Amino acid sequence: MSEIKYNWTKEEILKIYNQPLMELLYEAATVHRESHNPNQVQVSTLLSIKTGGCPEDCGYCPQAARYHTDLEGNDLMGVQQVKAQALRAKASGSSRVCMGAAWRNVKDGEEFDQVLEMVRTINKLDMEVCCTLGMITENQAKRLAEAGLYAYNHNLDTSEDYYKDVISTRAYQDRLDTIGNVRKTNVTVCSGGIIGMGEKLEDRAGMLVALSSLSPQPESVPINALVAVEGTPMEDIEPISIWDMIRMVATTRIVMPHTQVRLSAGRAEMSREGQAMCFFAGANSIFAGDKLLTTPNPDVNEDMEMFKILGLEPMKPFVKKAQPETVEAAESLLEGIGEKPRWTRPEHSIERNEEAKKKAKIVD
Ligand code: SAM
Ligand code: DTB
Ligand code: SF4
Repeated sequence: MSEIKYNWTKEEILKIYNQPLMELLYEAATVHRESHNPNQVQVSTLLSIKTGGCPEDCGYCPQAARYHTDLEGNDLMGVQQVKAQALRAKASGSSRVCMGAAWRNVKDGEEFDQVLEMVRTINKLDMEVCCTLGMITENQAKRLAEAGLYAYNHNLDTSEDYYKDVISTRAYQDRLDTIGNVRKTNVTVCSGGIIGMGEKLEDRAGMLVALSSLSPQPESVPINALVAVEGTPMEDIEPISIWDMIRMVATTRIVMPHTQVRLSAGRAEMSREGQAMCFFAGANSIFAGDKLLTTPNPDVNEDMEMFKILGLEPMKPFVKKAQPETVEAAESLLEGIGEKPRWTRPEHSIERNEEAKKKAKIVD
């Protein structure tokens, strides 16, 4: 059984990443089999419960209000609508629903109460519930845990160095603080990043250093390939090659042996053969459903056909960790404390993001 190592260096990770592909695949597949069933893949369905109009300037994101992306925004969805979508996801083989909101951070109040009710409702359908709502405080993490949340997604996105070229409206440390707040509860941590944003290999390794040094390491790590959306500052970035994705997945598997590695955004552009190599290299989770949050994803039926060809089966819920109990709103001892979080606003501004803002004729 591979020991978990928390002090990987960038150099060690780059050596793994850059070794001859057959060696890398063999090593990753070996590590994978020690802790996971190689024929089982966890399937999550994304649900954008609040789309667009986000005040942040994440350079990759079609949901940032400041870029001109032709995106139709929506207010927060209703609980019954979410329940109906979750039932559909369950019927199509998903074990987890991941609800995303285009928020900088969670604010206590009616909308958060509504999200807590969504969490309770989905947990009662015996599905794993994940949320990705931006930054959260310790009290908010506790309230989500009490409602029955299984996982919280908050990505580091890239290395600390490159981060400053991608986002200026919040700092790397804010992300680590949110992950730390989740860790104070029994909610599992889902944190990963994006490749193909113009970063160097050192940045990919740097992100893996940061993720693997978290103790415990995140229970799941999504690896996204940039979906370059027109109107964002990254619209013209050339797509990465499948070999980069395979190497990144394999390296993630080796440095975080117990983690579920999720093949995330970018799958719509990958061939079945490419995805099969990612599964061989240790990916054991995907996002299913024809939409990610706002961009296309492969059709569920096509994914199930791929699973059949590869002899893969969707993992049942709560295999890795028991189902959390749900405390009803009326019985909760916790309440919103309207805490004013001390999230930072870094001073740097990013030229590329500013230009996209000007192009969208947005002035603040
Ligand atoms: N607003 C919340 C936040 O930023 O934490 C939650 C939603 S946000 C869209 C979740 C993650 O989706 C981001 O951290 C990023 O890793 C990923 N993402 C967003 N746009 C993407 C894109 N165009 N390509 C690949 N991944 C993307
Ligand atoms: C993650 O790492 N990837 C998902 C999920 N966590 C929330 C989101 C991908 C979004 C891709 C762009 C979009 O569809 O808007
Ligand atoms: Fe907003 Fe999240 Fe998109 Fe950043 S990634 S702009 S915080 S929705």
